[in-house]
Amino acid sequence: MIPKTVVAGSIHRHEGRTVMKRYILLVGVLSIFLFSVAGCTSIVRRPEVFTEDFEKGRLDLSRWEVTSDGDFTEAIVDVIDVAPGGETDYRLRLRANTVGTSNPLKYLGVRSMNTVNLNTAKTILFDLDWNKQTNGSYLTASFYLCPAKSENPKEENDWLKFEYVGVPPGRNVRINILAKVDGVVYPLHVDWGPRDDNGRPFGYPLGLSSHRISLFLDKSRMRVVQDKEEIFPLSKHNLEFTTAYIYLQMSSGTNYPSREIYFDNIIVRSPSLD
Ligand SMILES: [Ca+2]
Repeated sequence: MIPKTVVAGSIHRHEGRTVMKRYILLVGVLSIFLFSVAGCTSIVRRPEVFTEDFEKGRLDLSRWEVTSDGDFTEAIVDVIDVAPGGETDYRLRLRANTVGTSNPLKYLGVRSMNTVNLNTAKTILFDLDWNKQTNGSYLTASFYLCPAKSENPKEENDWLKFEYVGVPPGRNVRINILAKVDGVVYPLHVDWGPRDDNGRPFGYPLGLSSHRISLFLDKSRMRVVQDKEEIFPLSKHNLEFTTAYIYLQMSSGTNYPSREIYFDNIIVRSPSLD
């Protein structure tokens, strides 16, 4: 702002020192005011309290901790570039091979090191890529909010979960939004997709691209949007916790060859702009 003051002062250089001092004072006060307004505006426009795009090309262990539950022939949690050619598109990869293992279900993922404060409204966004599954049987891709530190949030007493569940034997999915409150699971939204001629639900084809999931949460209500389509209208969630870790997790049944899913572009915003 110093150059502005000098320029403004030069315009009035014939009006006397008193006028000049008042003018400089006025410009100074206006400058402070404008800086304050600009500062407030930037806070409103940039309300993200947490972002993760994995573009460092590696899993940042100061932000994420690997979690696993069960036995694996191969278990990989890392960040890889999935873009073809010379471009880059780094994502979190969860990969499991369970051929020859014993536990019926295995869980693999990451937990955020910091918690999300749900005392004030938040919008949480993430990209979920089901990937090119040829057989999604006993495969899930899950986003959890859970107040407890755990190797497997599913075993904890309280959580909220958004989940794709593979429909055998293809690559379609069911969509589950479940809440667990004091040890009891409540289905908030369970969609097994359209039914075939025999009345069996065959799930939704996800295509080959990532899907953008948006969760709006305040202390009592939640709204979920998938790819700009509202799949859970603003309704009560009955959750009792007010801080939670973010978990990104896959699970697999036993005796499946390597399968992998991807997460990317996690954003936590406060307040919501959606
Ligand atoms: Ca990325």
